[in-house]
Amino acid sequence: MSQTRIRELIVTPIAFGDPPLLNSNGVHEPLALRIILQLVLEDGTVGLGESPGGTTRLERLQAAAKVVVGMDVFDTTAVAAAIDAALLPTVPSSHERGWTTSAVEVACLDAQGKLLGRPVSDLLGGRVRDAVPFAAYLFYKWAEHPALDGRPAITDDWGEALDPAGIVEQARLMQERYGFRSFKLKGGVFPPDEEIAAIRALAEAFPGQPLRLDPNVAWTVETSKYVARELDGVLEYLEDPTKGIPGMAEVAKESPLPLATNMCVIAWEHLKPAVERHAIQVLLTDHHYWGGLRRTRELAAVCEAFGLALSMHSNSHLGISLAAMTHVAAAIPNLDHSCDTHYPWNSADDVIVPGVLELRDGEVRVPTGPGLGVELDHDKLERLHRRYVDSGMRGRDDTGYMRRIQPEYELRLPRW
Ligand code: GKR
Ligand code: MG
Repeated sequence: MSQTRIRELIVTPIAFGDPPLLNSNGVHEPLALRIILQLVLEDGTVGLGESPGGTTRLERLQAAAKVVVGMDVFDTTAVAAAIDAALLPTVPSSHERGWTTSAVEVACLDAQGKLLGRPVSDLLGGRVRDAVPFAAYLFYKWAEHPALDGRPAITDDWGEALDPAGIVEQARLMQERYGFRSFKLKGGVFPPDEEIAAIRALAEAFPGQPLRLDPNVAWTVETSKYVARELDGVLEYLEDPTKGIPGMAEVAKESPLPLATNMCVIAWEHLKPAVERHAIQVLLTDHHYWGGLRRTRELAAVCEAFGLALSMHSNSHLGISLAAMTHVAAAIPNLDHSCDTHYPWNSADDVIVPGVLELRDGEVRVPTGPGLGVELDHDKLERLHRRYVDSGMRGRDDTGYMRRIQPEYELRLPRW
């Protein structure tokens, strides 16, 4: 048994390129942060994990690395409990601790799969689909990161998208490059009527293809009701139009559209009040904060019990996360909507060896190799780690970056 014991957890912060994507908080910075985990077993097997970045998450993962040494990689319950106990004195929120345990659980499952020669989806009960559908994640965006403090402008091959025509063009590119068959627009950037016009333009350009809009709580309850009425019959769901379970419940009373969230139901204790108040009809799950892949599958069963539909949330991420999302989505029978992914925006800087994960026809085929089925590119990891060190960036700050470019920018939520 000793070969299944954890010898070391290597925690590597990295920085990778990100285009100037706009949202209700400002704009994405030229770099995004993630943390890559390598869980090394006594026999040399390595399990991979990926977590959102930033100093806080890094320090917590480093604390986790100290307590998991010597534990059995198959004992994920004990591994999570040990990490939880280590973090408890300084991190009172179980949701917050969940980010750390989740990332380590994925690395444990990858290692388990490698030991057994079975894909992670098998460890989650087996896949119910061979390919997982993803939606094109559309963003209003600038043509480039403007030149700043001596750094030249950074361009990309997506171009500008600041009006309905720009959004439709971006959607066409997404479809051409990846074959997406459903679309999500990140809203909360322009006055609601402009975003309604963009959605209508998408509906005209892509008839019959599911559409969703997510302004990340940029609207009041009244504005949310207005948008829901205007887009009745056009959207499959409206995501986080307004803040909190009480606000969403107010909107839901009159909304002809289902409401979805990845903001007001993000922990187990939020489920009861959300269900009691009929605040949401669709839950966007995310294994990075729901406690890992097994807990995500359990969450899917809870959603089924309460008649909530299921979709999946994404943040800027790389291939280890995409592999984990794909395995768990493959093992969830009641996945009702295509999953979100930022991958097209960031995949050029991935840390995994290309070839296994491919977005084609709007889907990712579930890797069938052992574990997550993806392999780390160590040179790339080293380069992206260097970039992290050299950048001095230690957290995400969409608002601060926006203010450096447009000093008059004010963060207001709700804004409309
Ligand atoms: O990348 O700007 C972004 C998104 O707004 C992201 O931060 C959100 O977490 O994609 C997310 C969402 O659906 O709310
Ligand atoms: Mg969202």
